[in-house]
Amino acid sequence: DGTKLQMRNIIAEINPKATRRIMLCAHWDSRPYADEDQTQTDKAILGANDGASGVGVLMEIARVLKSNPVDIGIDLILFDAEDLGKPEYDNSYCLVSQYWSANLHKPGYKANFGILLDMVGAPDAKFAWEQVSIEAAQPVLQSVWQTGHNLGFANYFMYYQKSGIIDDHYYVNKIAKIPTIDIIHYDAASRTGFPGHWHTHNDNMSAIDRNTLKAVGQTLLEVIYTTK
Ligand code: AHN
Ligand code: ZN
Repeated sequence: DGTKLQMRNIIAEINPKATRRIMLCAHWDSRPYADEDQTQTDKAILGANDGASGVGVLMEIARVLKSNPVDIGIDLILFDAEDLGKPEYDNSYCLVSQYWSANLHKPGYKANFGILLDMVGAPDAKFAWEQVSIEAAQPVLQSVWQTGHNLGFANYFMYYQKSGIIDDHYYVNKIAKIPTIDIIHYDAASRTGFPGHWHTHNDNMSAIDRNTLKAVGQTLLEVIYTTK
């Protein structure tokens, strides 16, 4: 809407010289309004799940990688200003992944594939095959889901298909052309397709279950340690 904002991505590179690379990302901002809530809709949500869950998984992955190093490169990218979007404005979600995709932090930056985490912490979360991910990076979806199943997390990694979502991976795919999937909570029974606490003040620690964080984190670590 023309408002100027100060925004910042947070980027960590592991093995910056390696040519084989995996890009892992999440958004670290939280929505400054609670437009899906009945009360206090002009107050920021905590975003324990919508934002922080993905950041938490990536921070734990960074900690594990420090004590169990890999040879391939890993980039952890935390995008700012993902969640300011308003339906009435095009491209108003994912502002700083749009910027990053067009102005990579290193000229010519490449990764073999990318994985976006968005709302990966709720009890009994279900992750579906989302259409943008299917079109851009089906082999990545296949191998992440297969890995999740092999580890016993079939209750989270579902094989149903879901319509496309404009999320950070959309711009990373379209602009930066890094094949990137979105692991995002899909609730087929809710009006929005997202969990009931989505964009409400209920997106607090009650929306977080360590078992879900573990399923996602363990699956990603397995993908990292088995990627040649
Ligand atoms: C849209 O609603 C267009 N995209 C969802 C992006 C999002 C918001 N992910 C978490 N919060
Ligand atoms: Zn959101």
